[in-house]
Amino acid sequence: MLFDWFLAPVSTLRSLGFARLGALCLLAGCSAAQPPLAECYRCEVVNSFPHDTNAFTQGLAYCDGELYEGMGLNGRSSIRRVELATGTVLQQHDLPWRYFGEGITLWGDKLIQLTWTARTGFIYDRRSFRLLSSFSYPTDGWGLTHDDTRLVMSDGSATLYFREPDTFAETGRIRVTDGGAPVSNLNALEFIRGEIWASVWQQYRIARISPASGQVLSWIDISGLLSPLDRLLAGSPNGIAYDDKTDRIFVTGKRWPKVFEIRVRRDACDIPVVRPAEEPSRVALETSCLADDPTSPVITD
Ligand SMILES: [Ca+2]
Repeated sequence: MLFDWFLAPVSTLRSLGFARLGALCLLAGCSAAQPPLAECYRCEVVNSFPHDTNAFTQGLAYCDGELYEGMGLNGRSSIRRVELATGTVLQQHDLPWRYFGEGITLWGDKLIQLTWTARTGFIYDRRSFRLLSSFSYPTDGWGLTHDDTRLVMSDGSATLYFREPDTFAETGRIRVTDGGAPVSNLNALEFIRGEIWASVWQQYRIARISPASGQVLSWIDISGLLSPLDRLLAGSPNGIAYDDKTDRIFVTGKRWPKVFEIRVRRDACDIPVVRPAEEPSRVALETSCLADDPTSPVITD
């Protein structure tokens, strides 16, 4: 059918009018039909706080002077309550070895945590960290946040899923795009001022996403937060938290030495080309942890 359109004589195409020509242009991928790429903005550091450089951060949330942090890696996954000002770990709950902890969010008195490939999430009492229940979902689990009524979840693709907070049933989804192209590897999430903010795995930038359309509204360059040395030692940015009472935004990452409070500047810049140090693949990380697991079977051949 499409082939026939291309073979139609010019006179026939003229007779089709602008609307059909426009549709043809869309089908042919004309750049004029695509929305423009979102602009990128720098950020400045308002404040910084200590962060455990052994923390393989996978999720971050803030409430009342304390950070809640979800940790990854098999055998080392946990949820933590951390004093923002000092980085002191006030409380910790470890996950069984087989779970690789991922994104977390606070929902009322509960803390909800995803796991990477186990397709299992956990619901805890936020104060005691007592496990209340678990739930399942059909994809990877990467990032998690919420608006007033819904949970928002990422799975490493360009899709964000909306879920009912109590049953975890999917209530909708959006495909995140920039300039019409999908933005994959969406990772840590935070709902900020009516937008979904998402870090992108192995990139030093945060997408500000329209919850209605999925379109990237703008990018935030966070490549300047770490020194060149820290960039060699640390991993991907992976943790965004918002204090809605005082309008503060916190960003950290895997093995980052600090949690940064940032403010977006008004001057646009180029998309950052500096990338986090090459991380071992997640499979490799899991394999390396296998050796540390006292309960793992011994392979003799
Ligand atoms: Ca978050």
